[in-house]
Amino acid sequence: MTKKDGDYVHSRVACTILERSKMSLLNPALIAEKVEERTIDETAKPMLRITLETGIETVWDRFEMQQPPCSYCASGVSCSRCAMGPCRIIPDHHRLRGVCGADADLIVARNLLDTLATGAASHSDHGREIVETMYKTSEGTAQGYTITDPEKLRRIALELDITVGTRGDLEIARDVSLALLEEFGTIKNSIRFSERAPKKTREIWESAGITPRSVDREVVEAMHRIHMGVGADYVNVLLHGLRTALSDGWGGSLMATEVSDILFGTPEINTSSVNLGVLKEDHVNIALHGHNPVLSEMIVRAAEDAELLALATENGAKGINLVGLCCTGNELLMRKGIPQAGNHFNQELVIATGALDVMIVDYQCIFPSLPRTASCYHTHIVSTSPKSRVPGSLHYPFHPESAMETARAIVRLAVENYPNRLAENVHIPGEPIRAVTGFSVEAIQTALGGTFAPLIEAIADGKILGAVGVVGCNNPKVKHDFGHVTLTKELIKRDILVVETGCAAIASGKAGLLLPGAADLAGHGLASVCRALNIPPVLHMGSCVDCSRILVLAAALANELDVGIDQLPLGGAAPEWYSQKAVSIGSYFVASGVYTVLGVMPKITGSENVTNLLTNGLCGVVNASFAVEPDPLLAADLLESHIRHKRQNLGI
Ligand code: BF8
Repeated sequence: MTKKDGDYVHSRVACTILERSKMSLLNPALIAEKVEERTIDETAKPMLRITLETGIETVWDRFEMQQPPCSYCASGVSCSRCAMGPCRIIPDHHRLRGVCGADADLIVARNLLDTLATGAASHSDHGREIVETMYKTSEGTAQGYTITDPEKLRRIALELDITVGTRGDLEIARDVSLALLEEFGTIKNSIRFSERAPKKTREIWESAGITPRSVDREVVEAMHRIHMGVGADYVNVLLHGLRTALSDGWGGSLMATEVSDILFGTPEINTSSVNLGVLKEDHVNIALHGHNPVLSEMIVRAAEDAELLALATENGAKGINLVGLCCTGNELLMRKGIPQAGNHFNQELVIATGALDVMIVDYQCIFPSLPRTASCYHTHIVSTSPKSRVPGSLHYPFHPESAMETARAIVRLAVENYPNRLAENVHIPGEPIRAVTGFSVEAIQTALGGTFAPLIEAIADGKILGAVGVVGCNNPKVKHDFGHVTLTKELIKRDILVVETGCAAIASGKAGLLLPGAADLAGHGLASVCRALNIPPVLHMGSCVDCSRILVLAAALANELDVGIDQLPLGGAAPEWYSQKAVSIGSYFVASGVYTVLGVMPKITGSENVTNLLTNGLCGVVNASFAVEPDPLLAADLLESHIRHKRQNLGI
């Protein structure tokens, strides 16, 4: 490790070549079989083949190396929470309780709350950084940021009882920032944005005792409750999980979404392109990977810098090509139409194109092994967050106060790295697919002619049966993108409108489902609505924090009808989820009244009581529950039958 410019820069780590995979080079048939087993993404396939042929390690290899998993961990009954353990529940060996006396129900519930709180904290900490950036912008100490949507700023100011009048943007932004920062630790005992939920939904929260009080408070209390000797009742522990998730969905995530819109613009419908084919052989390629637009938006501006563009030309490139990955990619795709290279499982494969000069990461969903992959090529991984140091990466600490300067330095690094590319390593697979994105709630309302009435009418007259939010990640337990794409196609075929975020939305983009032409795959009723409005049957609503947009849309529809969200013909699905954040999202969907089907079993099967509570018992608390169904066609059956049941109850 060397010290440079006041910060530590790690030296490059070794490229990881797997002997096992090298051996498979001898067997092209086995490689072809593995590729087909692993992904349905056509541009991922050639890259995957290269990694298998050369032995470059990927997430799928590591997953295979981890098999078989520990069955106690997989069913949630192992506990390493304190130093009296670790413990496991093994009924056949009369190990029915851990050293502290916790039984399987409690151990499973505590582990789940731990997972959920981690996810809620991650979204909310991201949200806080954006609000802090707006505060610094208002104080004039953030470099390069501005208020891009003053109309939304004023709308939110009024919602927070902040005087608007003739005051300037920055003055209002300062008060809005301070009011929102207070939401993280407020003593007011309720999160302001949660008041957007319909009255009937809030009454359900009140009677269940799960009204979210503040973001930090719920997460801290979750940590307290799972300490040995605090929460001993699994139901009570899990109910706090719902409250913590609500503080994310209606608090931290919603603040991230709303303030990102104020700073960078509320997304409007736009067209861009998706898949690994968005890389350009004759351009400097920079991938933006991670989550927070505070970083990526500045890189976009730096990449337009005339001096850096001239340097790129001097170095033999025709320009600077920015591409997105994962959720920061979704933020840029939604607002700026920046092409999206792929989702979670494309992050290693984009390096294997040999054409990536720099990958910039901030935090969340970034494989710690990326510098190892990059070391097999000329690619630099640049880490930027003090919270997320990655050994083997170059670290350029990113702070709002010096944002432009740092962004320019990183873009310069990429431009200077372009001549180091080895032509024989460059394989850019296929052509990008066009995708229509930018469906913020505001953009949907505008597309509908300024009111949600046409959507409600289409649902009431049965052209659209209902809507499902398909969200979440990739997980090696599911063939890459297969769960998302199969479920989404099946839902639209059944006249169910699909709204998507995160890696699910990117999967649909790669499969061509984010185009108005995809209406050809939809049922007759949904297709007619899409054609009339010239929109796709699958609406890309943004990044994972933008699952909060789905809540706001659901609330708007419920408020129009004066019902609770639980009464609407809606569903949620996370066919390939992996992350703690997805646990929080699924839980705030359910807590808000949205039946949610998971494609991957959570680590709860060691407790029949917890499994029953989550898949059934919660109906008696929040009028919604989880289901687990790995087969996407059967998941579509569950969602359709739920939607039909809700329609019947509404008398439509
Ligand atoms: O927040 S969908 S793999 S990238 S966790 Fe991660 Fe999952 Fe993708 Fe975005 Ni969300």
